[in-house]
Amino acid sequence: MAEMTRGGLDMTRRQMFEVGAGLAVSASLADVAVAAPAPDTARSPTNPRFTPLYPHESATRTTRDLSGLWDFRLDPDDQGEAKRWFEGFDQARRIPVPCSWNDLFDDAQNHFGPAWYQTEFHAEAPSRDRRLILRFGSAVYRAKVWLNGHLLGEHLGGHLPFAFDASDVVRGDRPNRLVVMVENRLRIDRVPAIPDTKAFHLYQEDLPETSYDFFPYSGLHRPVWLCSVPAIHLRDLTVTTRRSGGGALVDVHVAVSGNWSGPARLTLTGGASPVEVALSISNGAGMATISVPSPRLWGPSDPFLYTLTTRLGTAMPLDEYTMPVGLRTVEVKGEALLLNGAPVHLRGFGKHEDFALHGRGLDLAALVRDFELLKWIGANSFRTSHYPYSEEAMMLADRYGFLVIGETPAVSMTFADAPDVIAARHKQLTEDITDLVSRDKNHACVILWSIANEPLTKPFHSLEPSPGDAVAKGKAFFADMFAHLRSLDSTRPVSLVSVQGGPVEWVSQGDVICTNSYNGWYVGSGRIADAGATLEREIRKLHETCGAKPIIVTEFGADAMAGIHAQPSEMWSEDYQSDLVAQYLDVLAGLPFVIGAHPWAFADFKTSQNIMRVGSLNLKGVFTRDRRPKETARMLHARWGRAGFNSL
Ligand code: GCB
Repeated sequence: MAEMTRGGLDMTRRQMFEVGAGLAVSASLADVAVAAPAPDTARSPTNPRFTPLYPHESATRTTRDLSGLWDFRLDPDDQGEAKRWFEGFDQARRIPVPCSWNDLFDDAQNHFGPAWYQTEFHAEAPSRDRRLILRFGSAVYRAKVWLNGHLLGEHLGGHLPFAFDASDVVRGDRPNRLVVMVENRLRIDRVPAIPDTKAFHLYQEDLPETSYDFFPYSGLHRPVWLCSVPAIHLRDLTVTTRRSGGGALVDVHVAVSGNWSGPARLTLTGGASPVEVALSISNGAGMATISVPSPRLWGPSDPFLYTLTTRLGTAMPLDEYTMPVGLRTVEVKGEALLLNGAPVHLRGFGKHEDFALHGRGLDLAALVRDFELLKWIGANSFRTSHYPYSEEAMMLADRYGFLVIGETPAVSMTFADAPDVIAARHKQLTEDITDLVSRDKNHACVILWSIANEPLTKPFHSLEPSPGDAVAKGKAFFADMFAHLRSLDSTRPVSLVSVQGGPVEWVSQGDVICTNSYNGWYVGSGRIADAGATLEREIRKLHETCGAKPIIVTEFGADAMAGIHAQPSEMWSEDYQSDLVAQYLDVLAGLPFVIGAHPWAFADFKTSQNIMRVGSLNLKGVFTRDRRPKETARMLHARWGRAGFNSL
């Protein structure tokens, strides 16, 4: 492994995580207050599991998007609940929903405590045969929701939807007041967590202090919907596809509210003629298989989507739900990843949901432009680094035919912390995995799950050595997470994204081995000539230790300041970034067990302030933050334009 020199010590990037670096640290750093708060017990008894189905409208369902300008008030002294702001609050300013609050108001940039949102809406008068559901696409990180002063429930964890049944509280005669408290305290027991600066001295300070390399944007990041569904309604659908000879079989599991029993129908359209199958629901559950004799299979070169309609009841449906379905299989066989039985190679990027002013708030224009640029550059894949992306992104990825690695929010999780802290993260990540799989299980685009990105034995940038039992603790933790995910979805491979290949006890639990590698940047800085040889040595070693499994190099690259050029190429120039990425691709293309390469990152993105990030930006994007191509983007466009389906 290449060496890097820091403060007179030679060390690899991995060793930077694992050993004390011996650099001077100011005494005051040890005193930086870390939130070591009372346990994060946000789940209230009123919070049922969310309704996973995306709120598509149908003949029996309506969905009202409550997006718009809402009232907003920061609550730095955490007085809102005591002062009963949930009944309505004054001194508000206006904020767009969805959006992050951080880049809109100067005093909100580094506000990670509670903030309050409120809006009003009119609704139909409640009736016994319909339910009104309030559904939130995502709130980062904890949300508490009141309607007309009544607590509907709470939710912990960002990036995933949650919903509350508001039927008993909604009124039809007057406007309804919806109040939401959102707080994003940066805590050691959350997912993702911050480093424990009481136990560890950090030789790099960040503002805000995070353990990960992106800005912890906060707020109501995705739309809020008011959904009206029949009292007896489709609660969930699980669609999996198999191949049988030249045909395809579509297995559909149906879950219905209220333990309902009765007849139902499935209709698949889009093929030569519609296929209809009857099934019976018993105590809220039913299952049927649709047979498609000459299927048009989904894949990057032909992302064809059929339409599946499910109807409850006979002639006049009690409930009806329509969703797009791609017919495809994915499996790991030996060292190959097979899509529809044929080996596939992933060309693409790690990305972020990040754009000027919106922060991490859903930005449909940025989403469409990103996917157009992915197509232009010749990518067929991306990873939802480092958290689940919006449902709209997943639906669009199905349509564009991208092969998506779906990642949880577990980035930079460390195993040097107290047992109760690790237990809290265990609980949260278990719930996140449950909700992520139930949200995204029906997307053809998701071909691999990533349980975590770069878990560490101890905080990055810390001086003290790792505790001796950290690797064993992480091994047990991830064994639980792999087992949990595999119990929820047996149709997709599962992985964990390691940093520079380690610890092998963690990453080797995956069906696909994913690793991030920064030779020529953090390791062997500027030594571009050595980067390829070092990479080849490391990846071959990883292959030997993890056994005959496919490998994806999920991150590599260099920061490049747009407009800076150098001959010969030097760090921070566009030329250096392009040369380094090309060198990685040349080496990886020669390794038959490497089935994917994702340069980091698609576009520049916002980070905390620190000495590594000019303008609080990570500049490893091959596009700038406003999506202008750097030299690397042109190089990849030319290279990937020539690449076949089965090459890097
Ligand atoms: C990594 C992380 C990613 C960072 C990147 C970098 O390994 O996974 O979140 O942004 O390195 O640029 O340092």
